[in-house]
Amino acid sequence: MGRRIAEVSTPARLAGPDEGLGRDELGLAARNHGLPLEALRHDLTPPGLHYVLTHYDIPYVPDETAWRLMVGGRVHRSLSLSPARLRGYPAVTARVTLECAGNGRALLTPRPVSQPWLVEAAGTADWTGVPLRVLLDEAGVRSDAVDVVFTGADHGVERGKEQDYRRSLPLGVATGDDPEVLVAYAMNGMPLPPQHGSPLRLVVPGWYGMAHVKWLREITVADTPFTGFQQSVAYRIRQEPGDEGEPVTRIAPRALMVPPGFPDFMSRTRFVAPGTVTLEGRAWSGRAPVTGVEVSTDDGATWQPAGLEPEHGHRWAWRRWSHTWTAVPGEHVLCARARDAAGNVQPVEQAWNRGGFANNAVQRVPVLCTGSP
Ligand SMILES: Nc1nc2c(c(=O)[nH]1)N[C@H]1C(S)=C(S)[C@@H](COP(=O)(O)O)O[C@H]1N2
Ligand SMILES: [Mo]
Repeated sequence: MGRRIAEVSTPARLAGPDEGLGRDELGLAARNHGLPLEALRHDLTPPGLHYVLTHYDIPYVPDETAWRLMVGGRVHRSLSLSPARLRGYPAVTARVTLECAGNGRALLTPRPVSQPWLVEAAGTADWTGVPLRVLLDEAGVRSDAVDVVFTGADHGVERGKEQDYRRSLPLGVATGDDPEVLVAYAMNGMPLPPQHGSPLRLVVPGWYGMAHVKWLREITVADTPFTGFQQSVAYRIRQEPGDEGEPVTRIAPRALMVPPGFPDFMSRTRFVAPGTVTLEGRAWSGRAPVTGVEVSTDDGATWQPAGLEPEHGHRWAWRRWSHTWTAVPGEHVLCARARDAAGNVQPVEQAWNRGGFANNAVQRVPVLCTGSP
């Protein structure tokens, strides 16, 4: 409180040849954005600060009363459900931390060409809707069903092929109760905003973002495994282009830190004053509950256990952690890493894959401690 940095001097800096000049005719940078890391202080990510990722344009839905969610395929009774009708079912709300499977991609070498996230593709919201299994029960899934396919209303081209955004879940996941998959119509108690899938989206707690199909218009029960682009080509962990690869599914553990101190707008240096600094952040895993967070203030050479908030009853939401650090003048690299009950722990060195998916290398936060206490 009231502490000041005695002297701040950072070199003037000119943009490099590839900085700030990128052409963006598709508007990707305007549409997709990350979580400002200071927003990790909130249990629930404030409106507008939750990350957004959409492959194509955000659909325009001027009149949601005309929207129908079709449930069909290998079912006994096809359903056609309006958002109003869905709001008539008993509502379930789940607090869920969502993370893009490509989070951390921009830190990989060589860098896979796709949305260049550093670590900021995450956010936590309360999602309200109807359990998917309630709708599938009502439709009556036929005995030969194996997969459930979800189609969004958005549309674009990927690798030269025009397509809708479409993903599937194995029947057991779609009808399971751990996690309970939701067809959601509200985010934080409000109707879904356009960028988060208005009027309806899928929420698959614990799974990476690509599974949570937005602008959901069709649910198709299938008797063969779905092999569409977003399932069999994209979102697979592979080393070589021709590999079949492993599908991307549940979220690997990650801890993120609120960068302490304050930034220099031009040089991007972050300053902290000497003395006591509270390091804090959030940790989550979609694979098993988080069991511990450790902090390093020497770029991963040594680690100390951080305090972790007790379980709060929201199994699929991040938990707060904190740690007290005594900063001394000099340069420091701060890190945090999470582990979960299944024994998964964040690596310091990330194993590379072509898409840069499901990577959860520890975050590094360089700070410069300067001035006197
Ligand atoms: N229809 C549709 N759903 C989609 C996407 C999309 O492009 N189209 N992107 C997916 C991806 S890759 C992510 S990470 C999440 C992001 O959800 P959010 O924007 O609500 O944070 O939405 C998923 N659902
Ligand atoms: Mo994503």
